[in-house]
Amino acid sequence: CMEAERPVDSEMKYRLMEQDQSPPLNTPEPEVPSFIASKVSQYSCQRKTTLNNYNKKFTDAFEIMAENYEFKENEIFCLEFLRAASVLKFLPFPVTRMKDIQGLPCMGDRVRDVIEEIIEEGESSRAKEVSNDERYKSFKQFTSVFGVGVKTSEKWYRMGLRTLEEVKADKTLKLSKMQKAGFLYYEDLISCVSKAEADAVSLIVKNTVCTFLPDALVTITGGFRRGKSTGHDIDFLITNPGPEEDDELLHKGLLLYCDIIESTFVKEQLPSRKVDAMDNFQKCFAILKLYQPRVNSNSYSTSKNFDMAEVKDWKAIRVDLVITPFEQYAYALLGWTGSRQFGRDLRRYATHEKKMILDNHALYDRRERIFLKAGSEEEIFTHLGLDYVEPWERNA
Ligand code: DCT
Ligand code: MG
Repeated sequence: CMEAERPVDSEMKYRLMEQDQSPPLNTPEPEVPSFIASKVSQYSCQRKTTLNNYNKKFTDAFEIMAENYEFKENEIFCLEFLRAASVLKFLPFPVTRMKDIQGLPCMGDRVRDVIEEIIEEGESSRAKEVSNDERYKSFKQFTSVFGVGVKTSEKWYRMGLRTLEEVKADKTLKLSKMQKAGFLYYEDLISCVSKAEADAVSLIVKNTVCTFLPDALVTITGGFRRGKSTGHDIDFLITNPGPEEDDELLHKGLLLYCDIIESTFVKEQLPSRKVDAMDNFQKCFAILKLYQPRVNSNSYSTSKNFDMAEVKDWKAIRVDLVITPFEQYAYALLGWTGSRQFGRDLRRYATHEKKMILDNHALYDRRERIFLKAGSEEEIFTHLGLDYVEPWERNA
C-alpha cells in the first residue's frame, strides 16, 4: 500500500516557506509593498495564498456576508465577497488605508464599503447586523448539522422553526438517515478535527484499504493537504477501488454512518460546465469512530467518577472517501485538495482564458476537441499554461 504523500513532508515545507518569507531582523519594513497591485490576477489559481492571512479582520467579515448571501441563494453577491476575501488572504501585508487596495481586482463598491468601515470603526456594522440577524442565526445553526443544507434550512425556517432545540422537539419532521446521524453525533462533529486526529484516522483508513488493495494509493486531500492544522472533516482520495473496504470498517464497528454514492461517471462525457458541480466519483460520506485514550487530569477524579458513568472513549469524525480510477487521479487530487475558491477559479480560468473545460475527472480542450491526459497535478497546470501552485499555496 503506497502512501501517496506524507503529510509531515508538506508541513515541513510549509514551515520552511514561512521562515523564508519572514523579513530579516533589523531591516525596516518597506513603505511601499513590494508588488504591483494592478498585476494581481483576478484568478486565485494565479496567486499563491498561504495560511498566513494578514487581513483576517476583513476576510472574516466578508465570509459572514458571503454566507448570508449563500443562505439567500444569491450566488453573485456571495461570490463577490468570497473573491474579495481570497484577494485579501493573498496580500503580504495588512490593509490599513484605502490606498492599500487601490488597483486590486475584485474590490467592488459593496466590498470597499465594508473595508472602509473596518478601517475607520474597527468593525463592519453590516457584518455585525448579519451575525445578529434571526434568519442568518437559524440557518447557521441548521446547516451546522451533517446532512442539512440551505434547502432544508429554508423549509424549517418557513415552518417557523428557529433553533436546533425546536427542530429536535418537532416530532412531525421527517429526518433523513444522514441528518439523524448528524444530530446523534452533533457535539463531536462541530468540534474541529485536529491534525493528530487526522493522522490517527489516516492510519486506520490506510490499513483497512491496504488489507484489500495492497497497491492502492491513499492520499489525504482537502484542508489538511493544504497545511491546515484543523478541519471540519478529513478528505481521502483512493485509487484502484474495491467496494469491500467500507464493509471492513463496518465489521470492526468503526463506521458510525456511511452513505455510499455510486459512481455516476459516463465515459466520453464532457467535463461539467457548472462551476460548483459535484463530481461523479464513487464516494462515501462517513462518520468514523475514533477511539482516543481518555485524558485523566488526576487520579482522584478518576477513582471518584469511574463507576458513576460510562466514560465515552471515542470521538465521531467526519470522513469523506473518494474513489477514483487511476487515469483520473491527478484531476481528482487537484479538485479535492481545494480550496473551494481555488477550484472555482481554476475552472473559471480554464473556461474563460483557455477555452477548456475542467472538472474533477478531466480537462477537455474545446478547440482541439480532445481530453488532455495528466499523471500529476503539475501536468494539469502545464496544460492550462499556469505556473505550478503548491498545495499549501492554494489556501485562497
Ligand atoms: N470538493 C469538490 N467537490 C465536492 C466537495 C468538495 O471538489 N463535491 C473539493 C473542494 C474542497 C475540497 O474538495 C475539500 O472539501 P471540504 O472538506 O469541504 O473543504 P476543506 O478545504 O477540506 O475544509 P475543512 O478543513 O473545513 O474540511
Ligand atoms: Mg475537508
